[in-house]
Amino acid sequence: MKKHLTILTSLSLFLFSVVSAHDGSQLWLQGSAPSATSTLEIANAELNQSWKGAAPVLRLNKSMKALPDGSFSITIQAGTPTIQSASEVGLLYGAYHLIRMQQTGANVRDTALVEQPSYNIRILNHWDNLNGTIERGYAGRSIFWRNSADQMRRNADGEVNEEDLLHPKDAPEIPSVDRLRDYARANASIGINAYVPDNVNASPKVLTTEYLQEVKKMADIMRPYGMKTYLAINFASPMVIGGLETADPLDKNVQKWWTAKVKEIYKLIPDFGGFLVKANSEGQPGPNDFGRTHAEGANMLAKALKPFKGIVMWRAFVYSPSDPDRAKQAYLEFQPLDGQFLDNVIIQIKNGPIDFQPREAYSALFGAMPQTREMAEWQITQEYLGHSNHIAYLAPMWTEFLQQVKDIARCPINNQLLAMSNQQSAQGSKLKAQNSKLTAISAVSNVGNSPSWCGNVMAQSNWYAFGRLAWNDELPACQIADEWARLTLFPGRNDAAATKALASVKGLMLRSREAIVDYMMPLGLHHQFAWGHHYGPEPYCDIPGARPDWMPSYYAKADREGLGFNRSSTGSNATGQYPADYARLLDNPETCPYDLLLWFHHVPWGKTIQHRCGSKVMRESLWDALCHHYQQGLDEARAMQRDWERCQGLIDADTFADIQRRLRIQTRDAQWWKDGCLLYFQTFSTLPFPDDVEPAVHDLDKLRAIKLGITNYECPSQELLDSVR
Ligand code: GCW
Repeated sequence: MKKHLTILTSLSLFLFSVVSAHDGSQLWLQGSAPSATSTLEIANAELNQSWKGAAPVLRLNKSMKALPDGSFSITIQAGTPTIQSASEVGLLYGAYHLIRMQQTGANVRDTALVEQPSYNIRILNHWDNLNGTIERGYAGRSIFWRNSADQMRRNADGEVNEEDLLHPKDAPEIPSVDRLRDYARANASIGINAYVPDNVNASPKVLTTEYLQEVKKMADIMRPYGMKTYLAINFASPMVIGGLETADPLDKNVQKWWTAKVKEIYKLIPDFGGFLVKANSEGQPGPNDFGRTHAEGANMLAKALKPFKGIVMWRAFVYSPSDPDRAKQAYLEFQPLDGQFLDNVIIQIKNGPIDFQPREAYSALFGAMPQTREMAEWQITQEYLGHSNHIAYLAPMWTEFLQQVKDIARCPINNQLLAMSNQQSAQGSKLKAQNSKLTAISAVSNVGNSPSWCGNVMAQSNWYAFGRLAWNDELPACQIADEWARLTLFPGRNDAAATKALASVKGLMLRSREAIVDYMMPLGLHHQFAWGHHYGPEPYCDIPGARPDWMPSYYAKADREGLGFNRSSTGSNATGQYPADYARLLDNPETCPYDLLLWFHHVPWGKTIQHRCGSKVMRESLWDALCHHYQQGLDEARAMQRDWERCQGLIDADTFADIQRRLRIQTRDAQWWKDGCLLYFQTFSTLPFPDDVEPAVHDLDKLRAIKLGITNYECPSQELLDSVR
């Protein structure tokens, strides 16, 4: 008996230590970040600490130079691996790949493979302000910039004073070197090779010598891990910090100022990547302020960067009301500029034409500028997906986008794209990495200084998924979920219990995105979010005097007749911006994909539509379909809870409790969304809920009155949410 007890105790101690050692702070990695300054030494150190088996051979092989930088091969013969690459960073990627293969249970006895990246630049954009706050960040404060929060003046709504944002009082201070090294390592382990540490709503201060010295320190930490440093810049910098009277890109003194500034940067950071620019968007300065085009603005910077091989990532997120439909504006402004951008300029385009909604049509700009380099921008941080309170695995959204863009590009009868492929190559491959071509993909990071890095452990999966897809955009979302969950939640475990729990976690992850679409904005609805902070529903939002396109009613267009934005040829004709065959498909409500129906059409409440809700294909009225989708979203949120409950005891206890708590919030939020939207739209449809849809538990007037009063830098606490509904 005593013997049994001892065995039992040591077994539970063992299990306890296995389960409790992984609280997520290590991300998907084991061991610690090597502090070596040589990339090769890091690769060796990583293999030493994590690879189990015969020592791998690392070999530089210049004959692989024809492949995109970072490509590598792995050959394993009788258990002995050889990693080859033309560059040290390729060997480092190979080392991480090999370790991942072993840790996820792949064949590591006899195998041969070659890996090459889908895009040359795989970059994270951090919307971190120099005072340490993070715009749309829900994971604490910046890991790059630090300033005492106490020094920030706040207004009555808790918002940080604009002046303090632009001119933080503290001297810049580089935060923890270890944290930055861990960050660099995490990125390298999934092939991310670049970062922008400052917000696209950029402070001119970042280009002062004082701040550049700090950026140099960051760059020095990142370099051995193959991470290149870029900066988001403010177009008016020559005026704000350079003392010039203009920032006109055609002005000689302005050009001189940028040339000198770029020289100064490269002196400090010889491998500096270049600039990311948000211009003439949401109040940011830009070339339009001086009567110049985006191309003239971008090219002026590109010329200054060219001698150093630097690039300009110029954002197409603009929506000055040149057309009554916001979804058309970026295309209208940028498409005519095709062919005018220098070859070290790449246009950074959000996946959809509005703004990182749970589901959008893809932006028609992709493929519409055959003479111009284009890159996609995704959003990892969950601005529109329940912040860090909701569990949302985003790889299904991104693979959906990649698929859409590629399918259109491959369509042989598509005139516009055929013409394009004659000039260059089809757009799908144009976005892709080729050794000498400028190709890139970016995402807005969700990283902050919270212990879990991303606000909660599950949110790390989206950082991981971005890296894996940027490296290989053919990877299926389910494979990435499998890898991530094994590495992060069940490292070293392949017993039956862990395998079952793993299946539950994957189930939860893979249903999460569609669940969110269903309980927030099904059938192509979009932007029904609360004003400003974008947490929770506010289809009823009404701010006197506000820009119409900042209000949900502009997008839903609910009236007595029906619901949805008519973007067909009888409406704004946004469909006309797409390649001809696809445009025809979208233009007809009978052939428009049901999940984009209300994006492109204003549909009568009683019109019969065919749609898929969960696993069922249904034919019913728009109103009934809408009700069923909101119900489906709520049911799925509950199912996600059940998936998670099955993991109790098999996942680190704190992680389990934290996600359990968030899923409870998420389910209550799903109810809030369902009630808020359906009760509000019901005031127009005046139709009852179908029998199999649960009646509302909230009162519309009470929901209308909810004002969370949070800033754009925070996720509402459970207490706050409990206090308002
Ligand atoms: O998604 C919107 C956000 C802004 C953001 C902007 C952008 C950085 O609401 O906070 O600003 O897009 O992408 O520039």
